[in-house]
Amino acid sequence: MKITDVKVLITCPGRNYVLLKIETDQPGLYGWGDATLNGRELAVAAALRDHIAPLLIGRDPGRIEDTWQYLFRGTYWRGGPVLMTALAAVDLALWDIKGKVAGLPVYSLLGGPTRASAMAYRHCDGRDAQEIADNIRAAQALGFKAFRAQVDVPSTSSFPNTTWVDRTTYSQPFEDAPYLRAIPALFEYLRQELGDEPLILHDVHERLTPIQASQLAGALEAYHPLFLEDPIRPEHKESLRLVRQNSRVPLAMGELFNHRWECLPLITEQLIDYVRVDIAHIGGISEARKIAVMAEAYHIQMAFHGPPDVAPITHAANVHVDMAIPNFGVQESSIFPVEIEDVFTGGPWLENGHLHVSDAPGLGTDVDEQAAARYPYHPTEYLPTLRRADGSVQDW
Ligand code: KDG
Ligand code: MG
Repeated sequence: MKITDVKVLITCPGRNYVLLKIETDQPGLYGWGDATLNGRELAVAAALRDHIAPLLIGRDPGRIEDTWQYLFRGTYWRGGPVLMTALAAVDLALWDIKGKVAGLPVYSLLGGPTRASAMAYRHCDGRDAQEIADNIRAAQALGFKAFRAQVDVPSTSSFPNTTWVDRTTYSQPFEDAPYLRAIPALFEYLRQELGDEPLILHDVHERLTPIQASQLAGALEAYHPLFLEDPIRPEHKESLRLVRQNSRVPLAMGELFNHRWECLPLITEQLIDYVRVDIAHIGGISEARKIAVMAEAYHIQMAFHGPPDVAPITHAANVHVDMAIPNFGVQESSIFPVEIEDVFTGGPWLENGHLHVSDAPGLGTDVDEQAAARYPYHPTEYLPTLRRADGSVQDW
């Protein structure tokens, strides 16, 4: 069997998505991959169209590992979010084809299910603690057991809207001192209101210094969060040692990582408890599975990144891997724009707080290309920017 065509599709059904379709010489046999890198979509599309697609024509789609090694090592330039997102798209499309050839869902090819579904957490963000508690109660009524709590932090800063400086959809002020007071107060309120049972996590979004992250983790210990995500910047992974020394709060990291070697020290030193890599940015199912195996050896669980800025194809890949690995922790779930249903079919679905995939061959997702064409790329969809009170840039 041979790859005969590789198409890149850019569509914006409420959000920008870059999709990859790999076609074969078998009539009707193709695979879909997700090449979406939020805010940098066209860079990945160009890498695929101009540099990677020509290398795939004529190759055997069944040689997933060899194609992965060829694109990662064989082409010399490797790593980074753009190339690894492109590689992930190829990898997902090839797993989709392999499943269709075998007549089996991808989780079956990965060793078969170790569980019936993947426990999901729901974003329950709010303007204040009361709104978050209400959102958690509403999610509990739907069957969710795990929740992400993000609160708007009143800032003393009056730095004006910075859209005149930054080409972003919006920008907000951020100050660390009110943030460090607000998050423990939020958890105290949530535990008082909701009791000990709900699994509640918080995402720091890399905003703190190591010592601040240590203080926050220590202050949250009494409220036993499920985990504290991205407490520090990914460039300073070793500083997680300091956070570890100062608290027993489980830590999670990985959505900004692009290959297994970035995870390795955090795994071997047991500096995190959940690996949060994004299957769409880490090189696909093949790489995610290898990371899961390394993590398993150190009693570390997987909690794959699942934001709405990656396509339902990646969300399906998340659940296929979650279903197969023994060290699954929890799966981030997202609410998508309604238009998404015009373009994608067969993605994972939620039932009683758990994500399910069908036993359709491959990843089980399909794309209506005509519908996708009705939603053209939206060039102003950038991530927001945070700035300090003095106007300086802060991590988002
Ligand atoms: O593109 C960036 C988003 O995917 C990210 O901000 C979402 O941190 C995130 C999360 O945990 O879902
Ligand atoms: Mg995150």
